Amino acid sequence: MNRILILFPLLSILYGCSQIPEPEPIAPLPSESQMNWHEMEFYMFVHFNMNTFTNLEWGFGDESPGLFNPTQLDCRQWARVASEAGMKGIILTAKHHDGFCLWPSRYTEHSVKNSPWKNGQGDVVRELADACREYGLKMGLYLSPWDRNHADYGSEKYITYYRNQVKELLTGYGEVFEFWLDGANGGTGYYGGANENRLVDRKTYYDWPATFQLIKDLQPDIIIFSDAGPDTRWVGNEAGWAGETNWCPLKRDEFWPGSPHYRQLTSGHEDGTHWVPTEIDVSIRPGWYYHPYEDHKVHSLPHLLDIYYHSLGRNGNLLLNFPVDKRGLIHEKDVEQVMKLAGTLKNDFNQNLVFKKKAEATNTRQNKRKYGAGKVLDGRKETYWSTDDGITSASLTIDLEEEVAFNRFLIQEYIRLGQRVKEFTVEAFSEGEWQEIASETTIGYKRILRLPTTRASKIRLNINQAKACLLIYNLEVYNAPKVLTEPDISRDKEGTLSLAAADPEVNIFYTVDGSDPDQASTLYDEPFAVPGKLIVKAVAMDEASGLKSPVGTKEFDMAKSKWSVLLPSDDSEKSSRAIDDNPATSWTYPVEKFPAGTVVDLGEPLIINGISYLPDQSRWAKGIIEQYECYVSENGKNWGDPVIAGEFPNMLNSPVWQKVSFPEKRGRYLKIKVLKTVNEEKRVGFAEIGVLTR
Ligand code: FUL
Repeated sequence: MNRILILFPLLSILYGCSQIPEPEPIAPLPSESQMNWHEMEFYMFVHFNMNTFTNLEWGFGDESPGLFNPTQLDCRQWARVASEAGMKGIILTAKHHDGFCLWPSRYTEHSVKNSPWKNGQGDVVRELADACREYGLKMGLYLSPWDRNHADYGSEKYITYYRNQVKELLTGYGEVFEFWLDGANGGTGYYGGANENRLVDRKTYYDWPATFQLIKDLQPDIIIFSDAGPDTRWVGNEAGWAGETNWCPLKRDEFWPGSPHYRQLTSGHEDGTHWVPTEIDVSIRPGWYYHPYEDHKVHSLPHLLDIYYHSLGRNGNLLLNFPVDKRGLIHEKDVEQVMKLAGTLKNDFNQNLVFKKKAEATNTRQNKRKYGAGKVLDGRKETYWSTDDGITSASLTIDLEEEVAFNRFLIQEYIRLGQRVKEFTVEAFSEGEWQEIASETTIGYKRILRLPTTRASKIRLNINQAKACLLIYNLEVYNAPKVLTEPDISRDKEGTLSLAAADPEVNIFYTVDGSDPDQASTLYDEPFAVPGKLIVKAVAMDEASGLKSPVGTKEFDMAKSKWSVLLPSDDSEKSSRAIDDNPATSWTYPVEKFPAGTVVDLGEPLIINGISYLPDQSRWAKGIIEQYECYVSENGKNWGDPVIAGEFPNMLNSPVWQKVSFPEKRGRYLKIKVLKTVNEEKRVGFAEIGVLTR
């Protein structure tokens, strides 16, 4: 055959290919540094400096450097924990609002150089930089713009000071991956002894564009965090969640650090002008700084999993804070919890059930070899499925070959060319039928859905709306094991008992006779009444795997259905919170209002042999009782001598349940007279008051 005849079709195919347009980017787009930052996904925040030693969250600025003296500071321990938990970096509060510097800054005396730690020769930033290098982590730094120590704060001179510190930090310690600027700015402070209130115009005072430029000049690849970016933005809350709809694009020029419309940051803007993705900062305990009184409040595994899936699973990076303690170490309880989180995540994402399976799409851009549906399952970052230009809705079906169970769906857009998807659904094919199992909005860098466990032989992704043609680069499906933590056991004032498991798909078995529960015990179905004294033990079980949780145990005395608070008598609605058997609610009142004490009517005579007390459990707990007297009376008039008087131990640091016993006494009325509260506070507070009976 004529050579030309053979070559013609070949050449025309090749020519045709080169004519197929590549997908057009749709602005705004991430920079290369932002792409690297996206891939960091999960890293550690460390709040540690003067507040650690003063037990505060915000120091005034007049603290003596002499107070800073960690006994066992070990940044390598922080780095080890970060690395073992799968985090990629550590951001440290080099300077918080009180102005104390963790490095020996040339520009102030208010730093480690005047502390007893290492005789003033220490440098925490240096130690962290070394530890990060050793563990292959990146280091970031927090330099609070607000400085309650500095005499010049509020004037032009302070801006020079601030920028000098930027220079010190960004030239002296190697690569810094992120510079962290919080939004709190201006207010009362020490200010070099002025002790006054200083307000600044948060928008203009720092000349942010020039300050950001300085930062970038010193480290061009750095990511700057603030409410408004420019590179990554705050998510608008400190509770650990991003919006289900979450756009990386943001109308950035409408924001600045501390700007008032911060709620919009939770979801970004579909028509945003700049690429400013969310970073979700949240602490593993209620406080950012270490307080011994929060040792019992380190977040539970289910709470940490919620944080993970609601941040990283919603197109944001997770910055999980660890309040390093006075020793200079991450507390054992925090280490234990983050390791539980890491272990669970490892199992959740253990085996990708759709890796390299067959996929078909209702639309694929010409040049199927490059843009075919299978590209979402090939595990490669640089390949993606794309639809034709103008095609903004399409479906992609994955053939699993056989029925499999799954409950996690992970999807990623090829964001180098912009974030596009506005609406998508997921369907599962089982027993000849398609069933919708999720209906969602945005995807972005990464979206992870936790779904009810579903069996299917095919999975279909339907993208229903997007800003431009679709570019999906990764899709993974997993069957995460059940979360098996101790069931929550609670009983209300009326005596109705409820059990709850962290995972809705497990069974709970329980006993009320003190024996250990197992599969042969009673299966929990719904709340039921048990108003008497009892001990409840419960276990969560996954019947498929046979695995079970540790046993949860809770002891209850008589239900408080007949109880009322008689004194102080003016606000029964509020005072009833002290006897509602709900530890999360509390009641406080000023001591002077009723110095004689709190009187509770138990509704009927009981043989009492002790009391229980839970202090206010809110973050800023009020009126924690330290010294008390307790009386029991038949008629509420003749009280006689106290049945017990004493001190609840270590209440400042450990405000947990207290139980004290005394010789049995019959009575219907209980009086608690408060002799002293923690820090001599002029309020008395209760989350719960209870009695122990025979
Ligand atoms: C806030 C600060 O005021 C808190 O103390 C903490 O540092 C948090 C991460 O940022 O703006």
